Amino acid sequence: VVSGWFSESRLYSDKMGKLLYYNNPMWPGEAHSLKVEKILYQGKSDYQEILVFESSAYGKVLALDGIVQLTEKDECAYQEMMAHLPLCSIPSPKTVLVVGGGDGGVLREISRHSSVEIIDICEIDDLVIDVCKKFFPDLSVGFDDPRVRLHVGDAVQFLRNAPEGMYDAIIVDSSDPIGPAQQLIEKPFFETIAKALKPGGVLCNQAESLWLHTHLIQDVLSVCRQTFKGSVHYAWTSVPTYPSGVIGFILCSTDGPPINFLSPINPIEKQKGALNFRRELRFYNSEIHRAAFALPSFARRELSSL
Ligand code: AAT
Repeated sequence: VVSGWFSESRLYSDKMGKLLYYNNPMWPGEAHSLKVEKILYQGKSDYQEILVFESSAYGKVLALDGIVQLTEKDECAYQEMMAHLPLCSIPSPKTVLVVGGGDGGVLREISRHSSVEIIDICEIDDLVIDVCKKFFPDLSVGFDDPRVRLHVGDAVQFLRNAPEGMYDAIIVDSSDPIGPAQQLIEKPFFETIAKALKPGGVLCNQAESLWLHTHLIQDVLSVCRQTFKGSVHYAWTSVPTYPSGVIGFILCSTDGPPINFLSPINPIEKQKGALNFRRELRFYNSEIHRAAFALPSFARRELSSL
């Protein structure tokens, strides 16, 4: 944070001690900035640097290793889509696993679904959880649900040991693939996910930006098409504080009863109490669910021909 602005780039000092920026390699040549009102927390865990600040435009912000993970103003556009795209696509989800997501926001959204009986979460960094409990109670409220079982550890290891056919849905709310989330986009990880899912079970995976990461998305999509024998689709949403202002999800289903992600079979509007459970839905509805799968022409060409 320099001269009152946080920027999604990093600072380093050269040999003379002069401060310089380098761009994050995931978005070279650009760096979104937010004006800082007050720094609320700065710390280092075993895995990453954690920063919480009050911004003047987006409320409180959580950044890990200098990358925005969420802001109070637009987190709904990410967490609601990430949870409800998969859970509204299957008839009656009962067992759900969240990978990452230590802020609790995705848990909060899953708990709207009254059919769900078990919500496992595997987050690598317990300091993220503690910091979010202190500064983001509207998200960490997700941990208060009695159906939640917290596992602190590396999700790669957790999924290797997960019982076969355990979950109806797995939601990978992971950071960008630099640092602890590196292995979460590799084939062996997806193979353990496919195994841990029931037949007809679904995966929703954080899948970066159409504008910035076409090649990365192509690679992950092709791994998913090899690994998941049901359907594989790309959906996206608008999150102003993520790089390029959009972020996508890869949705996959295993062999079994066919899943049509494009049209929610388990619409949120028909579930008793779901729209207002703990707080009102701000972003997701069935119409935006269907719209999320519509791709711009360039993306349709680049992502579908694999
Ligand atoms: N809902 C907030 C958005 C996130 S959080 C990503 C979480 O994944 C972090 O809390 C991080 O500690 C956790 N994580 C990273 N690697 C692992 C791992 N190997 N096992 C378990 N948890 C992990 C994502 C924001 C996306 C930003 C887009 N630019």
